[in-house]
Amino acid sequence: MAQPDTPAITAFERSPDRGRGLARDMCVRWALEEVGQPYDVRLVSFGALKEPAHRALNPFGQIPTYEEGGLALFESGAIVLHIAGRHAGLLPDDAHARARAIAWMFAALNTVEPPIVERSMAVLLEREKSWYGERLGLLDGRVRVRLGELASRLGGADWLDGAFSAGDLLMVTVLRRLHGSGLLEEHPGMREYVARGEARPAWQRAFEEQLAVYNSQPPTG
Ligand code: GTB
Repeated sequence: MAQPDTPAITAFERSPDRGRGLARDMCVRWALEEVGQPYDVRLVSFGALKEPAHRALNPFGQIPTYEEGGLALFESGAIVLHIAGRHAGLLPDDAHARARAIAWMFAALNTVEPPIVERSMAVLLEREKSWYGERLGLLDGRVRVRLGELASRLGGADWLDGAFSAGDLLMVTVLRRLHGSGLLEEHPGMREYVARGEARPAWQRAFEEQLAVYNSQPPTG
């Protein structure tokens, strides 16, 4: 039974990622697991996403959303920042270190993710086009630039700036979309960085929870 102070998030009733933890409720689940905050999950169908009731929570008709007390939030980055601001463990106390961790959150979503998403969309939607090979080469090149830059900055460190932070949480989330592309393997340091994130008990709990939702759905025809 839902507790009054327990935050509630939304996730796909039937995720197109086939249980791989790529939909954006994953980073919200992970953040909540890292800080030890229990949460409820409301599963939403594709149809219900576009209904007024859901658009009141997210004007773009998307998951994830986050409700807690009188607060309703959308945008996974804003939700993770809110969670990180309310609980210890995801942002450093020192003001400068905290600002840098937040910069890494923006870097993940604003600088590293766009070429990765563009590549994913091309793989999904343009595979049959005559220009696909050339375009994929171009998009791979853009992703490689960012991976090289991140690998240089990370060097031999475990995390981007000292202790694990919400910046790493979002960066690992974004980089996971490259699984299967072969690009992470070109930078062993980045592959190991992602593996370190995925090895965290909080990530594993979040992954299992969203996988359980996928496995509980009957297969589509
Ligand atoms: N900027 C927003 C945020 O970060 O919260 C973007 C939210 C978003 O893209 N939500 C997607 C959604 O609700 C799901 S996560 N889409 C439904 C719609 O727009 O109608 C994106 C996503 C979807 C599927 C996969 N996959 O299958 O691998 C990966 C990521």
